Amino acid sequence: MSDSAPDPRLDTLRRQLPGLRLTTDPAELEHYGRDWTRRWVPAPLAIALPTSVDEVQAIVRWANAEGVAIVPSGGRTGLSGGAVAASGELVLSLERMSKVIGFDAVDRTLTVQAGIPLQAAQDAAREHGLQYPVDFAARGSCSIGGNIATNAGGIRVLRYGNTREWIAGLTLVTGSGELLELGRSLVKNSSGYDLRHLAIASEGTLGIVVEASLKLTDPPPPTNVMLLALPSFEALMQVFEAFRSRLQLQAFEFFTDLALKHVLAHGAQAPFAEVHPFYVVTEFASDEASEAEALAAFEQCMEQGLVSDGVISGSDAQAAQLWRLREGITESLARYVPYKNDVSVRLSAMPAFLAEAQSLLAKEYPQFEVVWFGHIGDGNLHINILKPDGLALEAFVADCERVTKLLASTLQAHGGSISAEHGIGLVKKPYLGCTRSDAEIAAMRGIKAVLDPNGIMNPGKLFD
Ligand code: 2HG
Ligand code: ZN
Repeated sequence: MSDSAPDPRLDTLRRQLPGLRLTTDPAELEHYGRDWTRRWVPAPLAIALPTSVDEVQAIVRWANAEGVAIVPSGGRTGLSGGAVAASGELVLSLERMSKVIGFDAVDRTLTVQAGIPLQAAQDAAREHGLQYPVDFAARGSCSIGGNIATNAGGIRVLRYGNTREWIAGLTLVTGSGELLELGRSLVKNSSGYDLRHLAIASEGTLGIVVEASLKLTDPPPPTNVMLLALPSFEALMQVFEAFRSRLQLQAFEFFTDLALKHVLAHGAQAPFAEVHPFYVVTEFASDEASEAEALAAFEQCMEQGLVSDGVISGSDAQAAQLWRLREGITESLARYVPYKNDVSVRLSAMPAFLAEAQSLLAKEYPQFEVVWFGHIGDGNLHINILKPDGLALEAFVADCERVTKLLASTLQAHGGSISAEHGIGLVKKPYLGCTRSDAEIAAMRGIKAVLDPNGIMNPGKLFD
């Protein structure tokens, strides 16, 4: 659209909001039209970068009048295509709405504009002697609004839960342009449907989260990080149980030798002289009692042959080095345009699911590198299939989708989810029915019809 005739709909918007930054610059269309899934060619109509809630409301009203679809946009670090604009949508970026609005020491809340990066919110909490505990590798680039839209999880869900647990209140501009203040930071509020929780994980399909009040908590204790080497997949859940029963764990993450190989090729330091098939990164308080329990758990696992080696961080720098082995995986794989799976099952179902999924993927993907890692302590696995250099993206994705269908029915049989924390977006849409019943999906459609009657909010994402 940028190099063709000016769009009269955009002229109307410009007239209505003369102060709005609205761009059709080709480089910006490309930049704002995609997320970290590199599968779709960005083709937005334009990019709007409002600076106030009033502007957001006015844009939504204009979009309803003109029949223009809106893609809400945060840091676009998503991995499910939820923030992709490939069909002439207006991208509404919250990038210029990224301030801290207020802090309340009594309520222990930090109120922010939704475009604030996660790390900036974490830093602001720390400045007040408190913690916003949701955390993951994309912290510097992702935004709180995006975290809310996907109910982001990350590396400390085991200890603190998902984003949902930390949203005291939020302000939503609905698809019809209404402003809803949801939750109001009340600890107790039993006054009907909690619409705040409908907005969380709605992937921008109901409206645009413009502000949020984040719950804060006590800062974490000083911690130790331990890296364990394991001989087998089957050992993982037993090692988890051995550590969890003795310690309050802050994190329990795993990855395979293949994941480690890629992170090392990307510049990280090898943790052990030998190569082991599986690794776990776990974190716990560094007080004497916890350290003693961790060593006891380690020795017990060694005796039982569940663990073959281990190292504990002696300093913050070493802890960061160990974390890098886990947190650097996504970046180290990016050049292979991986097909990503983000699946979950109940912990009790994990051993049986793991065995089945492993043999399924070994059988169906003999020709591809399959990299397993993730938040095993939450029952959440990331399985990345790497595209061989010579293979066309389309053929690769088609093959992966064939296998994902099989994986989705395995998940269904074990009562699991096709998206644990990345969202459904465009990528997982064909498999939604394996995780949610027809009646549930019909209820979701009904809710969308009320809050977004003209269907302008992120159409085509989550469901059609
Ligand atoms: C992580 O846990 C992220 O590192 C990304 O959720 C997972 O790249 C992935 O598949
Ligand atoms: Zn993850």
